[in-house]
Amino acid sequence: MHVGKRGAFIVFEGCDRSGKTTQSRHLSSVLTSKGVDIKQINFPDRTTTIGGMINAYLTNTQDLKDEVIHLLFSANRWECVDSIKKDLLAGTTVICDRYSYSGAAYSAAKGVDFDWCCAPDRGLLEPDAVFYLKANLDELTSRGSYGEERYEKLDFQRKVGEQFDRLYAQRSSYWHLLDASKSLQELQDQIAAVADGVLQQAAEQPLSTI
Ligand code: T5A
Ligand code: NA
Repeated sequence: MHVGKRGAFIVFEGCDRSGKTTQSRHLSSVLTSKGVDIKQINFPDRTTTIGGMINAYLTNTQDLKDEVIHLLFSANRWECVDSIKKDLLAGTTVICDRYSYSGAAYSAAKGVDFDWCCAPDRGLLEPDAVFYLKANLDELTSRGSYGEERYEKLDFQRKVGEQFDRLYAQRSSYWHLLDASKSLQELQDQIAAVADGVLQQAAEQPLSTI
């Protein structure tokens, strides 16, 4: 059995086009260059059977009831929980692009009951840190290819943002609020300044669940 320190579970959240993929990749490469063992993942994971159903829904080739797609997004995370846990316990830091909070925010923004939305993810691993890229929506719509997928509409993104704010208010101890309209460099610096402390703290703490 591995007796070393565990890795940190770091999540990026925010509205569409807020820069999650850009920043999570950058943090992965910064930490890798410092010798940290990193695995980068994202949700939805469109490579699994359930992920294929989610992809068909997001690209508007398949319609599903709000509750059904919600449960598929959650199931897609449950598919990965054992592998995330194994990596963390082996000392690998897992950097994750979207997680349970996207699940709750997008479905609650449609009007599905907030507590109902949170329930299927109970028991999944709790992140050590969430970087919340809070969007100035008017700016985000001008970013590349906005508008191609199901949820990429301004009114809807505004509602999603309100739900993310609600989640942030409940969990501000490990959520780090970032202004997504800042430059890439400013955001990278802000994230890097927090990341070392997150890794150190995670190493001293047991894994917990949502
Ligand atoms: N969803 C997801 C649910 O409804 N429930 C769930 O449980 C989950 C997990 C797909 C959809 O699924 C929904 C949410 C989504 O609508 P996705 O596959 O993560 O989710 O979506 P993607 O289309 O891959 O990614 P996003 O649209 O969310 O974009 P990102 O990753 O936030 O943004 P990024 O980094 O790709 O950047 C977008 C553009 O902006 C530029 C980049 O170069 C890029 O062109 N950019 C900046 N420009 C200026 N300044 C900055 N600071 C910039 N940062 C990035
Ligand atoms: Na992305």
